[in-house]
Amino acid sequence: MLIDHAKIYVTGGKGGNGCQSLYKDLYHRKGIPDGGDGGPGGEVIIESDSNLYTLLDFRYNPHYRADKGKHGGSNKKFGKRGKDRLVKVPVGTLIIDAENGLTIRDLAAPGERVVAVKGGAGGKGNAKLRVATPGEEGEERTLLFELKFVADAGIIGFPNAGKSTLVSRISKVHTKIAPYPFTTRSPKLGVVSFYDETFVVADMPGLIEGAHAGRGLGDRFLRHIERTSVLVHMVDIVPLDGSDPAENFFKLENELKLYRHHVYEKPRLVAANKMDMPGAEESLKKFTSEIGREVWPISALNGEGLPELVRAVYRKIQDAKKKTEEDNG
Ligand SMILES: Nc1nc2c(ncn2[C@@H]2O[C@H](COP(=O)(O)OP(=O)(O)OP(=O)(O)O)[C@@H](O)[C@H]2O)c(=O)[nH]1
Ligand SMILES: [Mg+2]
Repeated sequence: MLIDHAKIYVTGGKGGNGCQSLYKDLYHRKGIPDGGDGGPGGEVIIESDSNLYTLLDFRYNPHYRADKGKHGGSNKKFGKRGKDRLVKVPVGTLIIDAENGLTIRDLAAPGERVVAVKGGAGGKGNAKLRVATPGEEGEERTLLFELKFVADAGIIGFPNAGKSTLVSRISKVHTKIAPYPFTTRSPKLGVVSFYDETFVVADMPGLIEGAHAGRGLGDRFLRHIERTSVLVHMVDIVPLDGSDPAENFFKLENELKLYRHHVYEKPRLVAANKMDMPGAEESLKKFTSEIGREVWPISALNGEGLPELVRAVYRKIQDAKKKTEEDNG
């Protein structure tokens, strides 16, 4: 199973300086020390959020720093505490100390929080000590975030394409198969054996035009494919409604693009299903030339082409794994 990684650097806010101040008036000409303490720096807090699905953003923004505490003022005025910095991560993210490799916390449920670093203490004002002291630096830490993918491969396609039939054929999972759209309401995972290896496929609910904007089962389902490493785009090569397979293919690809660019960029295979149906061969030829990429012809029903597809999916997953490892250094 693939794992998403990110390395991030967190720094607590610096404490505010203590104030050096003397109050003088007619009666106190030497002055009375009245400098207040500086405020402590803010903390960096990590929180799990059920609206997030990848660690991708952390690749581009790896530095997080909490605000400084305010300096103390004269008349024993305390500096304000620095504001905390909240870093949101997907539910299921492991927070690891990069220095010793120990897990600090597994943010398994939504809304869980962990303080990653504390802010520096505020300095003392000269109302307390003879000489005011500066604020301390905030804590610094390097963290690793780890997030397991929900599946290695996600099977996507229009409703009724035969996704559930495929998944129940190549794995031991049996999800409901029916000749009407939206039979599958949520992703179902199945384990596929390939020689001595296994990988996990996710049977996804059918996708329709406008899904990126919430139509059908919409973006609720699209989110799940963010956490799969490769996609199998499955088309019905002889759709009952007489629609054009190539047109359907481009419509769905466009939904992925409209949804999020990194989903669209995911490596994928194209499978043409229902090759056992009359007219499938001609339709496949037309489809392949129109989309201009390699197509795996299969029949999820009678098993034709499935060993070849499974092998190709396995290879794609291996390639994706290598690439993630390279990306993570
Ligand atoms: N002839 C033929 N029918 C198939 C094949 N694969 C699936 N079907 C039929 O197509 C219909 C839909 O199959 P499902 O596997 O439920 O399709 P799905 O893509 O999971 O559908 P949703 O979950 O609604 O998106 C069922 O009646 C299947 O029996 C195939 O290879 N050949
Ligand atoms: Mg289904």
